[in-house]
Amino acid sequence: MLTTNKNVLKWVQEMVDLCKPEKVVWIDGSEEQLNELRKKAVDSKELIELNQQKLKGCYLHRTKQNDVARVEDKTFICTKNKKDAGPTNNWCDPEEMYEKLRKLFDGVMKNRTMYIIPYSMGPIGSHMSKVGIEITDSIYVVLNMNIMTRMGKDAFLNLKEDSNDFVRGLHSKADIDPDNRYIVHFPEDNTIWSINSAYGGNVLLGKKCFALRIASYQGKNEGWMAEHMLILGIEDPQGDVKYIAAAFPSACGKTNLAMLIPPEIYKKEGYKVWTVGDDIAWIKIGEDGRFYAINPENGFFGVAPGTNEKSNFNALESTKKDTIFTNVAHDLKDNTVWWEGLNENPPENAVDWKGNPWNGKESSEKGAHPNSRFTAPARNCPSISKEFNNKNGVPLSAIIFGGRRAKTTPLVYESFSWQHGVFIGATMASETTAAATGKVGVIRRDPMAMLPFCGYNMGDYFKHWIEMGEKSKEKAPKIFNVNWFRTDENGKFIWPGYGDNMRVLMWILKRCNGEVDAEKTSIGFVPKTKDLNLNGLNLNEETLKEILSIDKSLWEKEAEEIEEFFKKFEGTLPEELKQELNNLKERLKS
Ligand code: GTP
Ligand code: SPV
Ligand code: MN
Repeated sequence: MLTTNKNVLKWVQEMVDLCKPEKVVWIDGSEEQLNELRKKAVDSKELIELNQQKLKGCYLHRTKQNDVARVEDKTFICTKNKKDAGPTNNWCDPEEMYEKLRKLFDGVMKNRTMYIIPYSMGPIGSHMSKVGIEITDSIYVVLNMNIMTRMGKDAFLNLKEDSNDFVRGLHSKADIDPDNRYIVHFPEDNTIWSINSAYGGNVLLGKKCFALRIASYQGKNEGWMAEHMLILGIEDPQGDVKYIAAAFPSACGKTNLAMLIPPEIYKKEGYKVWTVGDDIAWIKIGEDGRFYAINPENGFFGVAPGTNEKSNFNALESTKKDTIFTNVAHDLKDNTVWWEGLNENPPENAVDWKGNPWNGKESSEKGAHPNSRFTAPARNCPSISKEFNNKNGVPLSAIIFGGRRAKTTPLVYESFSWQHGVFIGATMASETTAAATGKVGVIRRDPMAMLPFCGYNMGDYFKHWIEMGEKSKEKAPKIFNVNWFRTDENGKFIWPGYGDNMRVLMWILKRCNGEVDAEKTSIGFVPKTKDLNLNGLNLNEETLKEILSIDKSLWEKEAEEIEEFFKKFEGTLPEELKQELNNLKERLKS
């Protein structure tokens, strides 16, 4: 036992009585204890120890084939009133759900060890941090939580004596039975129950379940925000750093943007990019009215495929030690890992993510699952910001929304106001990806990239956004929208993306500083082509014009679809957003 907090001890005892484990182990976070667990996981084949010369402290894990991504249809928000979960969440009455799940959890840890993981989301000692406890029967979860959070006895330093302000997470892999898989949130009880999965966002309960679903609900009640956003800093040659947060849906480029390497033209002038976070931001308004953001996580759970020295050098570097790889290919030649897009040289003597022998030179099957991931400590990242552990967070100059849109949305545009920016976020759409089970490549509305992660009624969430802007007394960040994914007639991405996205960020910062004017269009301010620096790029002004263009007929259709989408939120949709839709329609007419 690592605490004397009565609320913690009482709850743990209840969970022990329910799950009936053979043994209970409190995770103190010591290397000694972690090493014992690593050894145990290797012995039981839960983990494969990789080449310790090339990949020190690294392991490979394969999940079951039916358990490779978040399961949105099995994810529930259970509030007393259905209305409080809203039209975008699966809902069930809490009592009913507890009863159903209690049956599944009853005795589920017989002959198993129960691990009790205290962790802090956010730096220890920060007024922006929160404590969670995850109970699990999976060593894989313990070892991942060790990378993704500040885990162990120090987490309790953030929990005031006998405070009840901690999130109660209960997880069991049970039989990894997809038919009885549930990821359930009880926001009114600070509680998360997850069963029959052993994959990422379903089971690392500090991440999407707490830091977004529960935290968004807490944030609404306590006056702050929990968002699906990366945070990065751009340092100019004088050493001044400006911070930007960006919300893109899953597998739409947050990790890549957060770690971008500036193109030569900026590098040689002395610009630098610093990574604060790659997935989640908790945002509070400071005394000066500005938005301050922390990254509540301590590591990266990043998409492996497509990550290579050129596309994301910093991410790749981050994975070279103390990293857990999930569902990538295993290169038997030198006991290392491989995934599609790492290089052009797939291994011949390998095992694919399913555990079958695999010859990458001959097989038409993929070696790594499209949603295969690395769990890497933030401290490994060469571009990690020196403000990473700043207890007060970093001040935001701009907020960016974005997604995958082959057509319609231009490379970048700026909102007319905070309220209009909230409208842009609330109506953004993106093609679905492999990060969740279901069809890939289907366009869906994903407000603020939070559709799968908002822990309460999304209409109320929009209202909260509008109010946060009002509270900041005109100091709120400017809001922009980007789209790296416009395609040509052959379906090829037109914009080079990755590091070159810095060119767009530089325009955004110039707009924040009032240094350039812009083209006023019906959807927002669009750059004048001369203000986007194309130096060193194989892209002419004509093509740039093309990806900055706005097709009125597509936008008229867009406005109609938005109107249809808004109908979902009858009763909670803020008037301000209806007004913004009308404004858009009016502007499109003129
Ligand atoms: P989650 O961890 O699921 O939240 O994903 P993410 O938003 O962090 O996405 P990530 O940065 O891992 O990128 C996902 C995929 O998009 C990868 O295959 C990247 O190679 C690709 N990608 C990222 N940035 C760009 C870009 O600027 N252009 C293009 N064309 N692809 C990109
Ligand atoms: C996402 O899907 O947005 C992720 C991965 O960041 S997971 O942790 O599985 O949610
Ligand atoms: Mn994510």
